[in-house]
Amino acid sequence: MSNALIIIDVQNDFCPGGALAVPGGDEVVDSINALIGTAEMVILSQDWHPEHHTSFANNHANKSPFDTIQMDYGAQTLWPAHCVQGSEGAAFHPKLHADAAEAIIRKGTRSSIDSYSTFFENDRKTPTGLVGLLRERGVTHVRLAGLALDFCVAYSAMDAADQGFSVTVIEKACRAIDNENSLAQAIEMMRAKGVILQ
Ligand code: VGL
Ligand code: ZN
Repeated sequence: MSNALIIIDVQNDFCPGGALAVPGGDEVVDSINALIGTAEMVILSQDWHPEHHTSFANNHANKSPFDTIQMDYGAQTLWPAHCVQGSEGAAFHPKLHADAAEAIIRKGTRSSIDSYSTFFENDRKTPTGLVGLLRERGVTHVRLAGLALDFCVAYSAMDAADQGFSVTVIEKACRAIDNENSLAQAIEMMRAKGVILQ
């Protein structure tokens, strides 16, 4: 085993009609299913928040989605409540070939800390265990696709590069939120870490 395909957060809440809809989010499903069809090892990431999650704007007085707050681990963007554990919004898109996955990494599961990356929580220190899974399986190269390119895909790609994996992001199988230039910034940061955007 040398290659793994990591599919980030292709969940109803990130698709049109969802609580934190990414424009065109559902358009990635067909190309991701095609990637899954030829992958050696498939891993899915699933944003999976408790209802009282600190990243939800409605859990703070006088705050709106996309405001920023300071947490002890740094700045945190506030989001509309999304991907609540067990909800329909947190489920994978119904057309995603999710059954092909060997492992599902759930993230953002603790109310006091968000997790964009599927490798580390937003304190940039607490691991999800995915590095260990990939290393034990002999993976050296990861391909990433999914939602959202400028948040969870980007942070996952950068962490994978930092951990020594070679990383390719399949851009046509991603869509972005693009809030306040976040997409251009994310692309620049990924390239600076040697991530290939293809
Ligand atoms: C995501 C914001 C909050 C993502 C998850 O999947 O990109 N973005 N939670
Ligand atoms: Zn989230």
